[in-house]
Amino acid sequence: PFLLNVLHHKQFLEGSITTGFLDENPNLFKFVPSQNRAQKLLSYLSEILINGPLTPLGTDIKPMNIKPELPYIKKKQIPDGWRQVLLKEGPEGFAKAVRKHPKVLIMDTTMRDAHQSLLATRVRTVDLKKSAPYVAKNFSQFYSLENWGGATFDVALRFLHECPWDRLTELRELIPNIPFQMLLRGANAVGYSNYPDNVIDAFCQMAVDHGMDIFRIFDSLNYLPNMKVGIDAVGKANGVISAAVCYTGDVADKTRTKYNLDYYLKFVDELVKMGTHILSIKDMAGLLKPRATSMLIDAIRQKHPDLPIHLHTHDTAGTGIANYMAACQAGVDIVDVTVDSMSGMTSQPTMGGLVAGLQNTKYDTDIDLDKVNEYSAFWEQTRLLYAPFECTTTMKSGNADVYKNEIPGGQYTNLQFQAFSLGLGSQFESVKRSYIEANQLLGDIIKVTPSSKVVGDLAQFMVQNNLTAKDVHERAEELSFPSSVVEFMQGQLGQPHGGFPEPLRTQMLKGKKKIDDRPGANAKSLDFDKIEEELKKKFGEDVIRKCDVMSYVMFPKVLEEYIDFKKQYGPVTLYPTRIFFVGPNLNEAMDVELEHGKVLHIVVLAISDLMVATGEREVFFQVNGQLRSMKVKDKA
Ligand code: 3PY
Ligand code: ZN
Repeated sequence: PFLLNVLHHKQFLEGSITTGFLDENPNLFKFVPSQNRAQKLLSYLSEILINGPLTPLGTDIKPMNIKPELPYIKKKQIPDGWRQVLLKEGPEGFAKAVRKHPKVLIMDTTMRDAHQSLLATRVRTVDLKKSAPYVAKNFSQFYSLENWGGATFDVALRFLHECPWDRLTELRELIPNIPFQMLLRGANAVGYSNYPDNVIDAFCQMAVDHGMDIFRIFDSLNYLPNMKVGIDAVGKANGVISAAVCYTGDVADKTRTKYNLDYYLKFVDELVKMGTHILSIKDMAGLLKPRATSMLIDAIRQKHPDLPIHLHTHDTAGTGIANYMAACQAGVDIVDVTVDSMSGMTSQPTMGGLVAGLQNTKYDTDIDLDKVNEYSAFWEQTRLLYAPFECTTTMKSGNADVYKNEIPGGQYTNLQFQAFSLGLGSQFESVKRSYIEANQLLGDIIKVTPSSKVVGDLAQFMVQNNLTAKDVHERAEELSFPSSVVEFMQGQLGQPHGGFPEPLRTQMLKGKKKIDDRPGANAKSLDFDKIEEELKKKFGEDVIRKCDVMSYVMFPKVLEEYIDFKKQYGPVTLYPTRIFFVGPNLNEAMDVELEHGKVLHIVVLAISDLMVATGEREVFFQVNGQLRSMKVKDKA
């Protein structure tokens, strides 16, 4: 193997070997660990080739065989950006500078919300990293890049077999100049339930230590005590606090009184009192319309002239850019867009559309449209690698019915996909109708993770059991509701604006305990050291890092499975995306760089017939010129 390592070394192939070659390349001698890793990586491929994908695919549509590329960027070509302002001035000075900036700033959501909304959150770190240097060089004017949090944490570990903390570290390395932004679900951090306060504190500190800058903090019921937990945690970690108002209803419609302008203004006042540096308006379902946007931004701007306002929307109905134009005129500071080829429908409005639309106005973003187009071409191709998860398999267009059903972006695609994959297109129409009824039954609540799941679960329960709202009212005491619904009614997510609906709450709970204050208020602090010790005992001293302990605290079972998987199959994050999902074609060659200068050149040569005695097949590989084979049980 030593000889082969040398023979395949780039310098050898180029004929540029010099006398110091062996001293300069000590890793050519490191056979054992890399052989071990190589063996594991081959077993991953063998398993896929014989028994199919090891991560569930949304559909049987194949990733395209395509290798998207962007121009090569040298580190020294990367200019300073808003992150240097933040590092120099701190969160408060940064917020002041943002507010003073005379033009409109943008956040790019391509690396988080866009793929959460369109591709089931499946975009892998390798592809993010491919675009990172280009973004750092060409988009140094960005206010921020949203690249972490929300569902990405869970999905990375659970389905992509990669560590979200590594993703953050690696992107930070490549993008030193643009602030990173994450979505923090208040007292739920990046999970779906409440954690003790010391967990939220430690989580935010760890995120900052791994390179996170700005935290958009929200609570799915706009419940202030939950918000405070997140706000305080980010403050202690010296992150930028961007507390969010989750938007629902329609402030321009005088007949809708529950979530009116007055409600939002009072909520904003409280967030300002709690010390938010930036105010986020989070229109997670895309319910804003131009008139409502003007009214909302204008009212907040009048009342808080110095507060930077950051607007987030989804383009579900197709009014996104129109809303942003209205927001600019009303004095917004920052708006959320995503690169064109990842935009529209349940994702964010288009970056190119906004950039072009604001050219030659006083709000001009100063971003080069040609660069946006080049970045977009990269994602247009990269998206084809994720074809099995494409929302466009079922979703073909924008849809203004969202103004009626108020389903948030990511959930809208999920529910549609679920209904269609049961072969029941009409079921989606029923689910949307029931979603409206379920929301009313629950008291017309704010709907975003995790409260949106409560409404969605109740809606699906109603469809499956053929129940109308009237049936639910009449039979509440006998029906066994989904656990998320019961927990919501107990008060486990917090207190909804306007209180719980009675007598339905009492009837649904059937004597179960009601919580009438902050659900996590009395939770016992977690002992991280003890958990670390237990995990190390179970998986090994050198396997468990501090960040794994935090991942475990968020998602215990998922983290354990992630560690087991890594032990069995090695660093599968190194595989290109198509190979990772569906494996290579026969005779297809691929390079996997284990570490700098240590490349595995792999070709799948053949797969044997079934060996009847053992129920196995043998897969033959050529790895750096050597023949290898591996037997795998055929589960078919
Ligand atoms: C999330 O919580 O993941 C969201 O994207 C909410 O909009
Ligand atoms: Zn969103």
